Amino acid sequence: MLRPQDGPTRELKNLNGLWRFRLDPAGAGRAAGWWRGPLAGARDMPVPASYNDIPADAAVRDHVGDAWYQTVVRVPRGWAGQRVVLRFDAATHRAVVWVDDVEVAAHEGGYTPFEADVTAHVRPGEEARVTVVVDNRLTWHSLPPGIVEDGRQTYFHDFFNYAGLHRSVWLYSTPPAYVDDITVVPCLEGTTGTVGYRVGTTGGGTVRAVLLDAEGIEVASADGVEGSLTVPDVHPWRPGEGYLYDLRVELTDGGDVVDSYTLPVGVRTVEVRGTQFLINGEPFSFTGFGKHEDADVRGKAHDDALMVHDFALMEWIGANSFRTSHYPYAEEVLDYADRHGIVVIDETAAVGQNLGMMAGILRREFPPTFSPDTIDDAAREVHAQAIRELVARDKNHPCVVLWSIANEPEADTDAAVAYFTPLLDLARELDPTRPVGTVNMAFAPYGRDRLQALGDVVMINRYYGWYVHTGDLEAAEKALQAELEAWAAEGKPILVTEYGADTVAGLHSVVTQPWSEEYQTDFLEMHHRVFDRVDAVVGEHVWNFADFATASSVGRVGGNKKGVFTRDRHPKAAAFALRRRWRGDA
Ligand code: GCB
Repeated sequence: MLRPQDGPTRELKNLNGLWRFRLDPAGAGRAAGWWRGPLAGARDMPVPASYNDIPADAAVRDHVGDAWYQTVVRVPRGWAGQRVVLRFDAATHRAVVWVDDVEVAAHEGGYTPFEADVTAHVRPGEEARVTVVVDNRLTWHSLPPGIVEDGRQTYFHDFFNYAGLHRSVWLYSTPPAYVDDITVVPCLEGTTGTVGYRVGTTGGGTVRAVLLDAEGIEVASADGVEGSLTVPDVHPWRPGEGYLYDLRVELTDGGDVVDSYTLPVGVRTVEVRGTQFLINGEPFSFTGFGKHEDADVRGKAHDDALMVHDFALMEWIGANSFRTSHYPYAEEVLDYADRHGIVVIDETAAVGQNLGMMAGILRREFPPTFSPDTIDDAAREVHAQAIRELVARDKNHPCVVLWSIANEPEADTDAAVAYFTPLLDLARELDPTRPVGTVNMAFAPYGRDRLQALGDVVMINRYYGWYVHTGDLEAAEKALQAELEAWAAEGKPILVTEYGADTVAGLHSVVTQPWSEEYQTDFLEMHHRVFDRVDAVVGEHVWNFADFATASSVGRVGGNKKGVFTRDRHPKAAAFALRRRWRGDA
């Protein structure tokens, strides 16, 4: 799915700003047709933002169910004769959209975009009313899953259930015949690069593809909807250096360019060979974090200022990569990573599919995770669709080197194998060029886990010295070493996708004491000693980049405090230790 863009044949209008907003706790709006006129009793709400923390009101923060947004947009007069599209970069977790009185879109899933061709429902030069109902309920059939009981939401993942219009809303134009999709597959043979491409179009015409280097100089071109462009002396995209070409795709009709779309392209390869993870044929070691889209006031809203600052902090600390834990991030983030050579593990919103673990944490009984009463075949189809949408959106980003299709699902049962086998197959069918896997948690350690064998790499989250052997780094070191050595026997690269300790900024201790800044530093250094002793470990992603909001619980003091930075992005002591290890120059 192509990101909308301004260009010689396309125009883009951003609909961000203050929208009218109203909660619908009784769920009355759909039956009453609230989209049919101005939203009664509404207040102002910024878009993009999670709505939860904007008003100082528990009813909004803890709302469960529908929330309505409305704005009025004037369609540019100059768009007469053009195709007009309304696009939401994200609506969490599901939404229905009306333009004036007409329903134009419905979408499930809070972290991937959707759009509607609204040409027939708007008139250039005139206003249109856009109404959206966003439902934040998590059920057995949503990603992530959850249950609503007596109007209260329970969920099985460790971040706050922020909701709303988290990313930009756009109105854009294309010509009636247009470039609908582009897929590129880059390849490297010595100093020669190739870019295989496939273009989807509507409305006929012929396609021309032109590849331009970063200076705008044409380096290759081809005709046809499918082909391959060869670049001698190619400048590859590589970690730390996000060199990009531009692929300009033109749809022509009788010699006239009717549509034109420009896609940034990085020429790089990804391969798993034995225990190595190769980028451009060279062994790559991941340093960095599991992150969250999370900040005060805004919640999960995309914010360019915060994004650029987070990337600056990652550069400062020497992180070369991160995982989009635990959902697809805004496309702006991937574009930025492309341009700066930051490597990304791209994850779906499948987190919390592990009721055995939750039974312990929430101290209650649950039915089996994968069953006709819980996560069933219909839920798996929702998951499959989430994978399709993720790959469709992110397939062309050179920064994305690995798909993670679930975080810490149940992994030691026949039901889990039956659930995940077709999903891994699907990911490989949709994208044969990137490795894929699931992320393992400690309840299915080496020997019990049955999902890592199905993936291309081993991804494990471990908390030795925190959730087990709490405060005892000596015991933790032995246990960690033993388990990593066992995993190494699998003969695959091991990425430790989480390891971390909750740490209260400003809490100090002369003795090894959990929650103190000194403990976080010692804890991470212990892990690094072990990682350095196990060759197959080629990835260390600390949990987490920054402190983040969670649901309230006895184990969370104002959220999860495993950040190396505080929620407002101040470094804890461990940040300096990581910088010494990862940059080696501090
Ligand atoms: C995990 C989860 C992550 C949690 C983390 C923790 O294993 O993947 O979402 O936040 O542990 O801090 O407990």
